[in-house]
Order: sequence, then C-alpha cells, then structure tokens
Amino acid sequence: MTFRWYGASDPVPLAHIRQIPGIDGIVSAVYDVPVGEVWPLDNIRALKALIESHDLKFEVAESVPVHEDIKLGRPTRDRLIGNFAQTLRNLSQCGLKVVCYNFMPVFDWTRTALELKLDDGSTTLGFDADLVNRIDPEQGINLPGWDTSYKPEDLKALLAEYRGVGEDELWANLLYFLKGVIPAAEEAGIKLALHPDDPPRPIFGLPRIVKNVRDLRRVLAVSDTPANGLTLCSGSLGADLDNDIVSMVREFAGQGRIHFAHIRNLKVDEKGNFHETAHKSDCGSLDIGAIVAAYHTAGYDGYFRSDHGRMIWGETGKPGYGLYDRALGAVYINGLWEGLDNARREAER
Ligand code: DNO
Repeated sequence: MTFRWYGASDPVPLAHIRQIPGIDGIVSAVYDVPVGEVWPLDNIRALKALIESHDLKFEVAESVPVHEDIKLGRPTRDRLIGNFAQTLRNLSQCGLKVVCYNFMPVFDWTRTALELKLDDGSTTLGFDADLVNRIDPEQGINLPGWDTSYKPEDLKALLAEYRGVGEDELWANLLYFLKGVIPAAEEAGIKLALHPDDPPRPIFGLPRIVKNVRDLRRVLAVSDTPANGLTLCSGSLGADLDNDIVSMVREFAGQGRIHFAHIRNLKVDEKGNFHETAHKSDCGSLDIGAIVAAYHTAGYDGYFRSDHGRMIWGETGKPGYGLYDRALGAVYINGLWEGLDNARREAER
C-alpha cells in the first residue's frame, strides 16, 4: 500500500504519512525538471533519500510526464522519447520498479468543481458534463484550479496543433512512443503502467484513447511484456457506467499486466456527471469491495494506492490529495484485504 506525495511542497508531511497503519511506500515524482527533460540521478537519489529517511520505500514514480510533442507526433519526438527512456534507466538505477504515465492530450484529469459540498459537510471534486460541453476552449477555459501553466495564447496554439489529431493519429503516436520506450523499460527492469483517461471520454474536442476495455486490450497487445502494463484506476474508468471494473481487474490482473492499482469511489449518473466520494462501497456507485476482491482472487501482488479523497475534518490543502480521507481509504482497502486473506485461510482449513 502506497501513498501519493507531491514532494517537499506537499502540505502533507511524510512524517504523518508514516503514521498511517499499513502504508509502506511513497509514490512521487521529480517536479523541478521541465517536462521532456531527463530526470537526473541526483534528483531521484535526493527524493529517495528523503522518503527513506521516514522509513518509507520509493519504488513507484507517478508520473513521468509525456511531452506534448510526443502525443502530437512532432519531429522533436525522437529526442524526447530518448529522454524518457533515459529517465527510465535512471529510475531503475535508483531502485524504482514501476513508472506511471498517461497519454491524455493537453490536460490530465479534469473537474469543474474542486470544493463541491456534500451533505456530510465535507467537500469533494466534481465533474459537470453539461458545463464542460458548453465550454469553447478557443475562448479560454476557466475552471477552478485550472492548469494555469498554459497562457491563453499558448493554449490556443496547442489546441490548434491538435486539430489534425484524431483518435487514429493519437493512437499511432502512442504506438510510436511505446515502441521507443518498451525496449529501454525491459532492459532496465521497469514496469510501465499507463493510466487511463479521466474522465474516459473526449473533452474540449481532444481525442482520448485509453477509455475502456477495448482500448486497454489494444495497448497491452502492442507488446506482451510486463514492461508494457497498466495503472488501473477504478475512478477514472468508473466515470463511464459501461466500464465494468471488476471484470477488467479479473482480466488484466489475471494476466499480470496491472502494476499499479488506484482505488477510489465515485457517484456517477447516466449523463456522465460525477463526484468523488469516500472509498467505502456504499458511499458511491462503485463496488470497491468487489474490485478489491477481484485483485485478491487474481493473486495481485502489485502496488495499491487510495486515490482522490474528500476534504474532511477541516483540512485544507491540495484538492483530492489531503491526508485524512486518503488515509481512511488506505486503511479500508487494507481491511478488505485482511478479511479476504482470512476468508481464504478459513476456507482452506
Ligand atoms: C489524478 C492522477 C493522475 C495521474 C496521471 C498519471 O489524480 O491519478 O493525475 O497521476 O494521469 O500520469
């Protein structure tokens, strides 16, 4: 069981994470290197030393970002793919085992609310499908907590470049990227773990290609090696009610292709609106108990982490990434797992 930590600027201290029962690893990234450049050995070593000084392990990187030029298939991509491969080698040299990444154009996860008030007084992340559909990205995107790293004119230019890139082109660019990095990952003993799109549908006219079971199968079929695997995020895929997470876990964990499990619950409606809830099954639309049981039955021995928590008990901080609710989630998942271990032992008696 791991916990995501955003480095020295994260308001959640490592010392507090260390006190959550059952957590033994941190998932993090080198944040002070521009996207596309190699993560230097010294930076990785320093991060690892800091994490280990709190008696925690650092074996999973989330994420090594994929430069937009790679997703766009621009001529500069060969150098950038080479850099990504070198980052994998450096991470391996420092003892890392799994690298999470995504292939979403321009935007990583998207929400329309970061402080949606729930009946119990907590706040959570929310996605209003109509609101997103009404936004014309050409006019600028104004959502709470929006990635302000893009200036309006830069965003416009980037969106213009994507105009000729549909799902087929994006897929071809993912394929090219995978062919470039899988050999390095294999050699370095790194397991790549592609994170699905969040939400799992096109937004702002941008294509998305990691949305459902067919997409995941297609990615895995590129190369049948543990170096080419998945981060299975229950919440990202779960925002589409047609996605059956339990059967995905059975299939892909059964094949040993899930290297990293993100567990979170959501309340979803048919129109595609959703918000994050507490992890417990009856708090949201996903049967987290059944999902965790499917991992257990498949003999999953990869990494877990609880994902997006609500803000509870007056906590302030990074939306989705506070201490308390994610800690409750981690303890809940570990409790489910212990129960499953016990039930198996009882059945064998
Ligand atoms: C959201 C996270 C994602 C994830 C990236 C992986 O909270 O799960 O931001 O880290 O998509 O590259």
